[in-house]
Amino acid sequence: MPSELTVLPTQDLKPFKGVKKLTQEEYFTSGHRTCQGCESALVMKLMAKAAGPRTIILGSTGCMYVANTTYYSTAWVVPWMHTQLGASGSAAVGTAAGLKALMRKGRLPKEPINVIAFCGDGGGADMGLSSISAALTYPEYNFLILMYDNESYANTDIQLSSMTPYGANTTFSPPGKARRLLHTRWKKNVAGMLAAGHPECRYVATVDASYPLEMMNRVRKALSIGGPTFLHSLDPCPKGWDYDPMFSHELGELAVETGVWPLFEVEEHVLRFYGKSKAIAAGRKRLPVREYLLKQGRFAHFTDEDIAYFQRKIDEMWSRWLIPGVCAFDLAADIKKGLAKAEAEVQAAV
Ligand SMILES: Cc1ncc(C[n+]2csc(CCOP(=O)(O)OP(=O)(O)O)c2C)c(N)n1
Ligand code: SF4
Ligand SMILES: [Mg+2]
Repeated sequence: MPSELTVLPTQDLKPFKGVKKLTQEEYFTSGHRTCQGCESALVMKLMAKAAGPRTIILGSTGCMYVANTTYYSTAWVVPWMHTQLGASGSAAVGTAAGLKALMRKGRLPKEPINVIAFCGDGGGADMGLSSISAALTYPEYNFLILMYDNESYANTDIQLSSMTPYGANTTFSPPGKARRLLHTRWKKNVAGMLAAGHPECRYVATVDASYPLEMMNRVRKALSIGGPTFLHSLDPCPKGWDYDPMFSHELGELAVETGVWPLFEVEEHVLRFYGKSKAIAAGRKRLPVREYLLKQGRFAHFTDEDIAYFQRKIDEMWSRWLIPGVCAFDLAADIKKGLAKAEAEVQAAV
């Protein structure tokens, strides 16, 4: 990094060693109006708890704005600011830059303050992708962008986003007689895309609040490592996914155990799977996707053929991608041959 681009120190947030070692304090508490069983609200609670009191949180429009700050009530205990739907990236850079300038001018005491900007999948993967991408090119500012992905524009009544899974029933894709599946596009791989394309970004990970300790420790790592960082969380949404709220936790687990949602982190450009995805990458059997899909009303219209197609796509992701669940490329046959030849030569020389 050029010497004129000074970087402020970050907080050194060591991983929580177990649930018994968690702090008691909460920074996202009562007073919100999310649906019963809303996993995104849990993500907010865990994210704030992991970050601690010296934190500023910025949130783009969506359920986690509207339901958390209604009619002069709020669940946030730490300073919080709303930002426009596609602006989480710009808000993160602006806030981190503002803090840095105020500290340089002596108008704020010098101390590491966490900056977290969150967005939904509509705000992050669709509308705000360019602002997040731009934000991840600023190594001189410390902040985390967390995209909570409930797989729809939930706040405006479950319209489909580019993160809605193949075939799902949303208010924009109701199954009908003429066309049973109105939504036939495959979901984007945002964490993989951002990790691959932003060399200045030192930490990108996928998370799942059904594994709360692992999730909180990824938040702590992202905030401690410095520079711009990104987390993508998959959040079961009882209203949009159409299931009994008591199954949120189970669905979060099934997403991982079926291999639909791989848990990985890219730290300093080194990729690791973690949790159950680590075992899957090492050969553990995945549960059939049927067990995940048929627990949700949004897939109730699926035929066996639809489920088989979904399963095939997940199988391909684990068996044919260059890095399962992360990098959708395969290598051309001549490159594979060349690499195998080079490897054989190295082995022969050893
Ligand atoms: C520029 C803009 N377009 C449309 C809206 C209306 N709107 C408010 S919340 C929302 C849904 C956002 O979806 P997402 O980011 O996935 O968050 P979720 O509601 O699912 O939590 C929309 C479309 C808006 N606020 N601003
Ligand atoms: S619609 Fe979904 S994301 Fe929004 S508050 Fe309800 S459960 Fe949470
Ligand atoms: Mg959403």
